[in-house]
Amino acid sequence: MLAKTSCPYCWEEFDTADVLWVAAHESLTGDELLGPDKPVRFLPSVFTLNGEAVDLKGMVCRQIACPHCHLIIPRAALEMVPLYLSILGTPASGKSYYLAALSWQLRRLLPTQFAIDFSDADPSLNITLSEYERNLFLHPYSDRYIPLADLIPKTQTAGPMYESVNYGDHSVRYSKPFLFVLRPNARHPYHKQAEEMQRLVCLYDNSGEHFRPGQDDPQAPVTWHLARSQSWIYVFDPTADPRFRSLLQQMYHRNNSQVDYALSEFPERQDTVLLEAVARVRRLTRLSATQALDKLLLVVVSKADVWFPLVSEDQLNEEPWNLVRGLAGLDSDRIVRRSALLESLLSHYSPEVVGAARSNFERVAYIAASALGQVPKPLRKPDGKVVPGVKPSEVKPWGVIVPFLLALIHTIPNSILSLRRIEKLISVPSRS
Ligand SMILES: Nc1nc2c(ncn2[C@@H]2O[C@H](COP(=O)(O)OP(=O)(O)OP(=O)(O)O)[C@@H](O)[C@H]2O)c(=O)[nH]1
Ligand SMILES: [Mg+2]
Ligand SMILES: [Zn+2]
Repeated sequence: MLAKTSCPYCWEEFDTADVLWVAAHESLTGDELLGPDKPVRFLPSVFTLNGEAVDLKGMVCRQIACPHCHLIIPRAALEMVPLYLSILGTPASGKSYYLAALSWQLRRLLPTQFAIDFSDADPSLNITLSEYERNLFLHPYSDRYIPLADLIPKTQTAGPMYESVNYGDHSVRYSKPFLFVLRPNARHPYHKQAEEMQRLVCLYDNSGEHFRPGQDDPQAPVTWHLARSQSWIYVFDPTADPRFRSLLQQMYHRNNSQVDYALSEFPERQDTVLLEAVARVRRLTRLSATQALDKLLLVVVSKADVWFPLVSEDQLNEEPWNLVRGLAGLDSDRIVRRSALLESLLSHYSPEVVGAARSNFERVAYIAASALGQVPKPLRKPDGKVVPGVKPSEVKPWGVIVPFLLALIHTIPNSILSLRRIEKLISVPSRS
């Protein structure tokens, strides 16, 4: 049990001894914050031998709730240090696609290749994300071309992805978190320290509108995880950048193909959301305007399937790790080299983004990622409009977990190892 933790809805810190329990007996309803039909939240005095609270009617309770917002949190929240990871970017920059590809890949690759178990902390909280994953990777008609906008819809700013709490004179809307348990497994070289290394990973799928200047609302503090997160994933979409767009049109034109249908429908300036996020955190944490944020900024350059031929020095679609006796070691040299290549590409065409990153963060890495793994195909809709689409069976993301691995290295020492260290650690004894 931790002594202190924080709530993945309202991000308030609390002593774990103060956690509330949710009454189990059906007659015990009426919560002051959540309404008359919700079960009572209470501070118990009677427990079972297993440490579960007993409510006033003698029923054993199973669920716990945050003492501040009263929303139900998983038990893992009391045992594992939370690891918040914020994903930000303009509307349609590719955040939800990225998140879906990320969690799908993490579930598959972390346990098998990196010896780190990764699973839902509470499947009922992760339903929306699981649906995204199902649509992209386990679609019932996976051999048909489907418009991308039908597979993962635009993220809404209100609705089932939020929870409302009524504090008497005002109500506040929180984003539902996606929660995962992360823990090194028996094959991990530092398995003995699994207890200290385990984390409750908290991710959020905000809509791009939430990050716009002027949209920060204390009644809906849906982006305030930004202040808690030690790493930010800032999704930058070159296909929404006017300068990259003309470059891409020229490149595709030279190859006698066309790309317009695959470019973002909403070209716009993208540095403003990063600057706005920085300003919000400065306000929330009272950090002066000149101090750099003590966070790792991971600039994910999204939709790389469309633009990666612009970088000819490196095969960006090859994952930067290798397996040594079944265990993945990161090719850090390659990650650093690629980051420098992308930084110089962006400095050339979108210098304000590189400027915003450099002037506010001490540590910045640039990573190319494609949630689809291939350029989508043009599909003609009944109304004549041409939209991008894919066969779900052909979706093969690349680059997506690299930012997450870097965030792990940044927060949990020894969790992800470089090739050099892996080779040393698990070298065959007879050879050494
Ligand atoms: N080529 C390509 N297009 C992508 C990729 N990911 C997303 N897109 C396109 O970008 C569109 C928007 O992606 P979303 O993930 O919904 O964008 P978002 O950032 O979540 O947008 P909001 O929810 O509005 O904030 C999709 O409908 C696709 O057309 C990718 O990896 N490659
Ligand atoms: Mg979205
Ligand atoms: Zn709370």
